[in-house]
Amino acid sequence: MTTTEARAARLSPPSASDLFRVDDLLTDDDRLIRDTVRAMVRERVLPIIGEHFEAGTFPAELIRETGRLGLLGMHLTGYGCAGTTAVAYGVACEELEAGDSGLRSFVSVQGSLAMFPIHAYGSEEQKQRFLPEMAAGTRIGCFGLTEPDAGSDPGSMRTTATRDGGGWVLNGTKMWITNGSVADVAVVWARTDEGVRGFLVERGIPGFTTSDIRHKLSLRASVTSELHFDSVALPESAMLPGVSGMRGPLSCLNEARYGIAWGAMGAARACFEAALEYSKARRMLDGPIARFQITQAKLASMATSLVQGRLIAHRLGTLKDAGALHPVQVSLAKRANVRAAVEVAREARTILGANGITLEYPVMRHMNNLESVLTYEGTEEIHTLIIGKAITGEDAFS
Ligand code: TGC
Ligand code: FAD
Repeated sequence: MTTTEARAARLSPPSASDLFRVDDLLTDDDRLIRDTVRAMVRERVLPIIGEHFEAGTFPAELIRETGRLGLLGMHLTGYGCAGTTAVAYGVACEELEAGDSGLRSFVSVQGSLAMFPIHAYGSEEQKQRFLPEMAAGTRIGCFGLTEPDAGSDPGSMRTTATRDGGGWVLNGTKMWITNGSVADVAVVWARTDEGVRGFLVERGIPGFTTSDIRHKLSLRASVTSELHFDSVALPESAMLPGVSGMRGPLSCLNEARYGIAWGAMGAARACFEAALEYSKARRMLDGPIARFQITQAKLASMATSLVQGRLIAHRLGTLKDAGALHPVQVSLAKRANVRAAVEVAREARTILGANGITLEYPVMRHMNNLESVLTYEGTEEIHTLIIGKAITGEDAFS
């Protein structure tokens, strides 16, 4: 045995949910953010999230808390934003989604889908007006792209903005909008004579109404709404001046999909840890069910998925921090990690037996949430086609 091998043999075993010591790739700052968000989730989220999921409500008291911790728009710079690395933002998403996908969704939508377009494409006045309060959590945003008949193909949207004197008139409906009815400002994408443009539509403006989507079996601890625009008169200053065309909304999706690639691993980890703990405690035939080979095979597969997914997420983050991220890499990571998380959650559920179907344990809550995560921000099929196009050069969307 060489000296190096002997030293390796004496090393303490890696933790079950990080068998490849992926956390060793994190910087001290990343670890501080990880530990801070993890503690917040343990103390403030886990004790209440099951009740909120059951009631179909979002824990609004966490909004200011996420703002206080600097998690809203945290990877943006200036205007009250924390200006962290992309990896640090990913680490926060992982910890938030270990609590609940609804909480990570809130933070994704606020930072990546509402603040990002204002930061990237807004006028200086729009940035000053909205971003500091959004970073603090005192103003909430939402992102209106999807419509009843335009989901996977947002380019076929029907919402229009037509020029009227010095301003615009907005008409149409947006559907499945996270934070829709609680938002102070909606970033709304609409067809115009100049191509698709983004508009900042503030709550209370005449003609703008919202209605919540009820009876969801997934993402229950999250507000999902329809937005209705009936001849809403907007000033010229409501339009985002810095972008036109589908590149505008689609570039925002890169940001949110990035966070999901990390977040899904948080949900997967929570399911794995719940299943592992349960397998050691649950006794059958005079011993823990952890001693059965089939249980161990399930746990080994889950632990492997966590390693693979977290390595993908970390590499994605280092590419983003290096300014070298391509959208196809985001698609690959979102698709791979959400699919892996869905499978981990489902496998974990089986280890918990009948207890697995209750809210006493987090697994089925995560499992149901992940069905939304698989669909939003580009369905699994759409990401398959994005990857397919990148590697073959053939467009198979239609
Ligand atoms: P097409 O409509 O032809 O647009 C082409 C223009 O857009 C550019 N583009 C991108 N730019 C930046 N990043 C990307 N990922 C981009 N993808 C496309 C493209 O270069 C072109 O620009 P230009 O300047 O040449 O005009 O689109 P396409 O044929 O390229 O793409 C089709 C498709 C299907 C991939 C796209 O429509 C798509 O991604 N569909 C999925 C829709 C989706 O993901 N919706 C998500 C809505 S938001 C949401 O779900 C929030 S959930 C939040 C939560 O709660 O966490
Ligand atoms: P469809 O596009 O109708 O797809 C149905 C099925 O057909 C899917 O399996 C899909 O993959 C498949 N399909 C569609 N087109 C193709 C194709 N070309 N080739 C092969 N298969 C295809 N949107 C927002 O704008 N803002 C939000 O904040 C937001 N939040 C959401 C929150 C939740 C909880 C959910 C569930 C959705 C949210 N969405 C939001 C909407 C989400 O982005 C869309 O649901 C998603 O893009 C899919 O659109 P769709 O539901 O209309 O499905």
